[in-house]
Amino acid sequence: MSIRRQSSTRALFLVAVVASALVAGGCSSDKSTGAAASSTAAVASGTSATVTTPAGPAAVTVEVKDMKFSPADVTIKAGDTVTWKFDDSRPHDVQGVGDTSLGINSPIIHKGEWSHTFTTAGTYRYICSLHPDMKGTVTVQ
Ligand SMILES: [Cu+2]
Repeated sequence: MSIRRQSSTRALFLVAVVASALVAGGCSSDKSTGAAASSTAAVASGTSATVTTPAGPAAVTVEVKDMKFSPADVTIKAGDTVTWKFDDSRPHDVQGVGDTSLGINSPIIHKGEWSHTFTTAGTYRYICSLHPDMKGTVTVQ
């Protein structure tokens, strides 16, 4: 008698496990539907971003060579990045001159690159602090 009662209890337990598994299955399929919906939304917003990015930020390169910046004067748009490419027999740097150019300070570089992104319109003057005759300007529109 007691054995039979035990087995029927076990059967009930199994039914409960299967039922909960089905509920869990239904639950997870709901979740995946939700994920699919949100990824569709992400794709849609990505598409609209692509449409509005034809004029992305530009990159301008200034060569630091033969004791000069070339081109010495560059004009960019706000948000653009200027990269100075150092390739000379002597090391140089890029150091801002005047209030508007505060924060433009590269390390002294012999060979390599240094970049600065200009976010605010204005005229930024700079020199090489080791050779103050080396001058340049970045005009940000
Ligand atoms: Cu220099």
